[in-house]
Amino acid sequence: MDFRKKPWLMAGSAFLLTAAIAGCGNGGDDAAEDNGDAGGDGETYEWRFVTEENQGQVQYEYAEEFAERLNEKSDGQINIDVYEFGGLGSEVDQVEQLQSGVVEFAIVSPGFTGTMVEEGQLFALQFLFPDDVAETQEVLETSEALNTHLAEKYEEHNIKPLSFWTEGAMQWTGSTQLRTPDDFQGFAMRTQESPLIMESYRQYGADPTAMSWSELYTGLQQGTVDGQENPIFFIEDAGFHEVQDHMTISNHNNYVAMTTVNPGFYNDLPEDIQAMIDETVEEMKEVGFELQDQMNEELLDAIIENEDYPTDVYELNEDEREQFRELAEPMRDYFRENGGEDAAEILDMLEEEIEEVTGEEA
Ligand code: 6CS
Repeated sequence: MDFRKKPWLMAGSAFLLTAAIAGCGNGGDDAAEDNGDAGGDGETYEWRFVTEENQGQVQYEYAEEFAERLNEKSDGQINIDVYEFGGLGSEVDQVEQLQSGVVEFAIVSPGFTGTMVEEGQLFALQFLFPDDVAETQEVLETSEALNTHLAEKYEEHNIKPLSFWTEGAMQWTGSTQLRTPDDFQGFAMRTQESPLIMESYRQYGADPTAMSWSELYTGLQQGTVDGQENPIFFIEDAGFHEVQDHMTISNHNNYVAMTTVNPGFYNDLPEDIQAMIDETVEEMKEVGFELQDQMNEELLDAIIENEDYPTDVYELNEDEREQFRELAEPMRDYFRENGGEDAAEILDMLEEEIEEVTGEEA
């Protein structure tokens, strides 16, 4: 990757480093003073943290910062190796590695666990979360439906979500312009594995295909698929705009990621080490938000200004969004009926929580 093109890796690292130093005054020093060392018995910890993204992309930068903070807090006793996407297999392989304890930490997109934790498919419901990304982040941080009830569903499958956070609003790219539901008729849409994501696009008239993002650039280039959805930073950094002629600012959903840990591993840790992890997860909420915010904003300009790979960027107006919203709305009942035994209860509660944050009907 070209670091000259990615200023937040310079400016951002200064921000992150300052914040890391400020943050470590609490957990790190006190824990060391109380116990003589982190963990209380001089033990050192070597852990693995796998992400679904590469260096310079939000998940990877998040995980690196997470690792650095824990290393500082523990006075060097906690060392975490962060893995880029691909080295340990597909997104689904990575989830299995977390479940079996081959890796201790993982960032998981719920879209890749849809056939296993059915209730987690609620993140596929378009036009559910607030349009405002900061409000979505507030919902993700405060929601009992997500942080208690949905988290329990993941724990039943040996995945402990420590945090739900946004990587930004999602947009569509296409080989043709996507402006109305008519434009989706017969459109070969790449999606993640979740049956609900695929059903949502069938509702628009599209023909969805599940695919790992490792195959997506070639898939778009060769026309195996016509388009895809992702936050802007990811579209630019993965180069999808190079092999697509159109991008639609649709803001039809938010990309939600989960910071997860293997529950058996976490539960066996000494309490002071668990507290350091929890504190770091808490700090990372703001850091993750800033990372995605800056990257999404700056890389939109990069796509617009790119003369080598010109992209027609079109922003849906409210009437156009309304047509998609109307088609997406019935998917909520579809989810209530097909999204697992607790789907209806979790979604009802989440809708109320969203209304509390936005002051509007969800
Ligand atoms: O589209 C995907 O599958 C990928 N998108 C993002 C923003 N992160 C990782 C994920 O696998």
